Amino acid sequence: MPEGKGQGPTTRDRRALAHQIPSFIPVHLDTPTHPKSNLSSGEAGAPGFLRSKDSPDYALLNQLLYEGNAKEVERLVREALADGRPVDEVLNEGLIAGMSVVGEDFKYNILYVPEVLVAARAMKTGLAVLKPVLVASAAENPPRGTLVIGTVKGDLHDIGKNLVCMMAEGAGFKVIDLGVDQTAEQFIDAARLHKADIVGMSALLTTTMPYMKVVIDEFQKHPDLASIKLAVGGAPVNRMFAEEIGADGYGPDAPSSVEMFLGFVNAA
Ligand code: B12
Repeated sequence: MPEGKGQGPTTRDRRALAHQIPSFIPVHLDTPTHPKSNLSSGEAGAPGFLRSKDSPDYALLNQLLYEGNAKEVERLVREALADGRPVDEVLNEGLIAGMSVVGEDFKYNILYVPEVLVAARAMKTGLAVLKPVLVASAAENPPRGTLVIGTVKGDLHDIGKNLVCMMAEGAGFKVIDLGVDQTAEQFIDAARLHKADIVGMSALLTTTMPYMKVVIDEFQKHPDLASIKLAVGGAPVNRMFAEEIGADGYGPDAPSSVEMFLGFVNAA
């Protein structure tokens, strides 16, 4: 990538700005900017770059996530929560927005797997800070139902699925997270063992999406599993695909997925 194209601020730029603008908080002066970053946060005057103390610097958080700086991501997420920022704001503007830039740059070969892996680790570190807040209300209520969830066979992506787990737990569901690379048999065994009300499947690859239909077809062969609602999600999945493969529901993001789950158990 040509030098300077679409890059964030250099450390030097930030130092210069810190001297010029008194309200600028230089929390990141020692953070090297990722050489490839396509984030626009560095444009002087762009929203998000120059922030007052009342407003977290989400552009910086995006940048740090992009760079895979887990330690700083963790610190800024903690700071934002300590400053009283709403957890969904920190999640969406701070973490998910950063990861979506990683996704775009991955798509166009600006980033490669090792860098995405490091960014994913930073994302997970940030999510771990949010988790206690996201699941806080769970202990106060009786379980609303049991969700068995996993990423389907051949697929190792789990960030989105983990987020759905956290929010479902926060909404009062007992969540059994099977992890990644799960076969139809594993979903079925876990559904029986844990008496699932809902089984959720996640897929992030167009090559693993079709396996969701395999799982659904397998469930449909067993009358004792007929009452279980089968939900699907993941970036390449959409409502039309969900309907085509016979899923009971599709969730584009964690909050709407949890609403869907609540709809399932309330209707039962
Ligand atoms: C991080 C990442 C990785 C990390 C995964 C780390 C991890 N632990 O998850 C690593 C580096 C390991 C990786 C590997 C690969 N990846 Co990848 N990866 C991504 C990336 C950048 C972000 C995914 C992510 O975490 N998004 C953030 C979360 C919050 O969003 P989400 O997953 O969509 O989840 C939300 C919703 O979808 C929904 N949801 C999710 N699951 C579920 C489940 C249910 C039941 C419900 C209701 C809702 C729901 O709610 C979630 C929360 O809001 C995406 C880009 C993208 N745009 O998605 C590429 C992407 C998915 N990867 C891609 C590719 C190609 C690969 C590799 C094949 C690369 C390679 N050459 O090896 C491998 C495949 C490995 C494998 N076998 O799985 C492609 C897929 C293209 C395609 N057409 O299939 C993408 C789209 C990048 C791209 N644009 O090219 N990847």
